[in-house]
This record gives sequence, structure tokens and C-alpha cells, in this order.
Amino acid sequence: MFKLKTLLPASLLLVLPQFANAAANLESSDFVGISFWLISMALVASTAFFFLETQRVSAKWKTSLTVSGLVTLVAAVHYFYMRDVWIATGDTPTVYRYIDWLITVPLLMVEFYIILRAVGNASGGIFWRLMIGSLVMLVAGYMGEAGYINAWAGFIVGLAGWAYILYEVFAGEAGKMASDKAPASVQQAFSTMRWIVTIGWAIYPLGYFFGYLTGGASMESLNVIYNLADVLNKIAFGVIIWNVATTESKA
Ligand SMILES: *C/C=C(C)/C=C/C=C(C)/C=C/C1=C(C)CCCC1(C)C
Repeated sequence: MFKLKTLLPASLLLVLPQFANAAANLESSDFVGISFWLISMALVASTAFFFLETQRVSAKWKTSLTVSGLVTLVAAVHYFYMRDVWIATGDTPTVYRYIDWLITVPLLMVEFYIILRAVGNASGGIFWRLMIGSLVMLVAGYMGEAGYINAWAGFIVGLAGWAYILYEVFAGEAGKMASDKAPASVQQAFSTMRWIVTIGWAIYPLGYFFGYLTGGASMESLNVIYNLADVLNKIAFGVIIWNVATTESKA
């Protein structure tokens, strides 16, 4: 019988060479392209790490780590494509970013719910409110950016969806449950996670504002900033969950 431990790294090794060709076109002076490359590799490595670490934590924390690994896996594959679009056209791969967000943002939101469920009886309402907030935020943003609706209207409705998420994790049922029922290490992690969702996530609407609404930002800076934001919001976010999962598994 093959074990997960051997199967996962093996499958990643099989997948990787497929994407390696594109590197031939990467110019050594193309720092945005290089940042796409670096971050795709960091995402692949994080995926292997999170999946392997599921073996080390107690049963109720496994799902959290699996979800962290799914977030970085989905993002890694999008980064391979986005890197190619950038190298071929020098353009912002907006559609790929939104497809990536549409999958990874709900998964990141699920993390809040799963963590609360690991420490108590989290209601389904928490889950649904976080999902609805995410969908409103992303669908409105996409419709605004793709020109289906007025760009400002998309921005404002998108901001409202994000505000709804923030309300839920700070002051709503999720926030209250974390401060009333969770052990100290979980409270700490929950608190760091929601600050990431506040400050780290603010980078994307700022990109919409400066890159699209007012047109003040260059394609280069916009993409480098989005790429760095993803390191914080996807990899560092996962590491925080890994930290609380391993700490609580020992306790
Ligand atoms: C890994 C990717 C993440 C965490 C992406 C997050 C994206 C956002 C927080 C996007 C937010 C937006 C608004 C708040 C207003 C409308 C425009 C968006 C979609 C860029």
C-alpha cells in the first residue's frame, strides 16, 4: 500500500516538469516574472509541507491543515498560468487572479469556521455568513473590473461584502465564540488571522482603486504587490494555522 507520505511528494514531482518549459522565456531583468516564479515555487513547497504535516497533528486539526494545503495548491497552479501570461504579454492576468480568489477566498474563510468547530460547537450560520460575504465581495469586484457593471458600483458593493466578513470575525458570532470559548493559543491564532484579513486583504481593493479606478499604478508594481500579498495571505496564514494545530495537538 502506498502511504500519503510517499504519494504526495511523488505526485508533485510528476506535475512540476510540465510547467518548467515556460522558464525558458524568463528574462533575467524581468523582476515581476521572477516574483511570479519565486512565489509559485514557495506555494508548491508550502503545499507539500501542509499536506505532510497533517500526519503529525491530532484528528480534529487535520482538516485545517488540509485546507491550508489546498489553498496553496490552487494558488500554485494559477501562478504557473499567470506567470506565463505576464511573460508573454506583460499584462495583468486579472481573470486568473479572480478565478484563484473565487476558490481560495472561500477556503480561507472556511478556516475560521473549522478552527471554531475544533474548539466548540460553531453554528452553520457562521459558515454561511462568511461564504456570502466572500461571494458578494468577489462577484461585485469582478463585474466591476470586467465592465459588466459600473466600476465604482462594483467597488463599493465589494467593499460592503468585505466589511460584512470583518464584522463577523471581529464582532459577530464567530468573534464572540473565539473570545468566549477558545483556549489561549487558538484565540491568539484567530486574532492574527483576522488582522491578516483586515490588513493583508486591504491590498487587493487598494490595487483595484489605484490600478483600475484611478489608473495611478503601473502594471509592474501592481503585480509585485499582489504577489507579495499572496505570500502573506496564503502562505503565512497557513503557517499560523499549522502553528496552532501543532501546539494544540501536543496539549
Ligand atoms: C489569496 C487571495 C486573497 C486572499 C484575495 C483576496 C481578495 C480580496 C480581499 C478582494 C477584495 C475586493 C474588494 C474588497 C472590493 C472590490 C474589489 C476586490 C474584489 C479586489
